[in-house]
Amino acid sequence: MSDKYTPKKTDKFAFGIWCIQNRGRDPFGDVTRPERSVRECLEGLAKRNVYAFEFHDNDIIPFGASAAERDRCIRELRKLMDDLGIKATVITTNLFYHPIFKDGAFTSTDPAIRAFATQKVMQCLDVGHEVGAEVYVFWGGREGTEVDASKDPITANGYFRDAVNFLCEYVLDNGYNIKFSIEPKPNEPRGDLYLPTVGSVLAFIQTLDHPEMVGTNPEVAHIKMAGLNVYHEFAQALDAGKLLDVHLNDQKPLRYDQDLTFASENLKEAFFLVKLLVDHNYDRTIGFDAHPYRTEADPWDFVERNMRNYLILKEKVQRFNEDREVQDLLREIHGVHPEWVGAFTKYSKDAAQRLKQAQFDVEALTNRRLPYERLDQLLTEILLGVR
Ligand code: GCO
Ligand code: MN
Repeated sequence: MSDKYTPKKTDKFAFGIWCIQNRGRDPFGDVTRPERSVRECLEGLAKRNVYAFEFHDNDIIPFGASAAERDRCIRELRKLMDDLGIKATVITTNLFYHPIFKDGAFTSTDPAIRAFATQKVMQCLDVGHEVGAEVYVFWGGREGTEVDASKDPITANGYFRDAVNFLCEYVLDNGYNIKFSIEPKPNEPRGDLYLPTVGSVLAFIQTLDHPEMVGTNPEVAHIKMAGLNVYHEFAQALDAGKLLDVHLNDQKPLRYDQDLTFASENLKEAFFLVKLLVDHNYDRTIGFDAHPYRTEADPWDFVERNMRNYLILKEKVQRFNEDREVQDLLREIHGVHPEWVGAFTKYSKDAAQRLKQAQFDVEALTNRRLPYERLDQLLTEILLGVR
């Protein structure tokens, strides 16, 4: 079935290949789905007009592979990408699965493990360059603690900073066209992870030698695990000019990482996230990082509904933005006292003097009508399909 919510390449959707390969294993139970080859995954994505995929080094190249084996994997991958017309826009390194990383990669207390992790990332950056990836993601799944007596967080941040600085120089030295993106998460698999929120990542970036080479890719589920506002967190990254990729999915708040289908849990939150990306002309890939339910036999209904939900919500955003009554209400809310617009955005002695002498009708300002019940109801009716 094809309709107006059928994805097109120009929608620029992307999936982590690990999402398609996910076999339903969890800490309490074994796999529920058969293994799927890279070819089968990419064919299924390409057939559904998915623009790109994201991958970890070890999704494609086995851990510890010889140079010849690595070259063969990359050759085959590039051929597959050409044949299918699918891009690899985002690449990342698996620094969490192998037990060598049990106490962290860049924040391990062992300098040899930190060096090993940095070497693994350099090798992955070479692969990223070969497949044309533009963004390299750091997701520090093991970068954290259960026992805070084991590590000073400032020292650990310093280790991470040294690694990112070194790797930025590596990219510059080799002339790669790759930017770094740090993905925040509050916990899991560690009891507490470093760089838990967008705000902490943005602050960390400013301490780096090349802040202009580093941004962030927030993930819906990670934000909701911390009980924060998804719309506001993504907006903070966008406002800072640092939104390099998005990891869309969904999550019941304040629980383990559930990686549910985008917009399957909270439609209104998902609506505002799409609204943010549309209103502010976000034009990079729309990445999904979620898993099919463990009860699912194959990933394809899952793949289709993530994209479909996004496109339906995009239409709802357009409807909201064009709704006469909504726009009248927004004008009423924002259109008051035009004489004050910009009156103190730029400092001068005169402006300060004028502001000091200004008289305000505090009672009138306090008593202004704010028709938010009506505004929110209009959105509810748009979302429920009755408007
Ligand atoms: C998670 C993360 C990961 C990362 C991915 C990239 O499960 O918490 O979202 O899926 O995004 O592994 O490194
Ligand atoms: Mn993610």
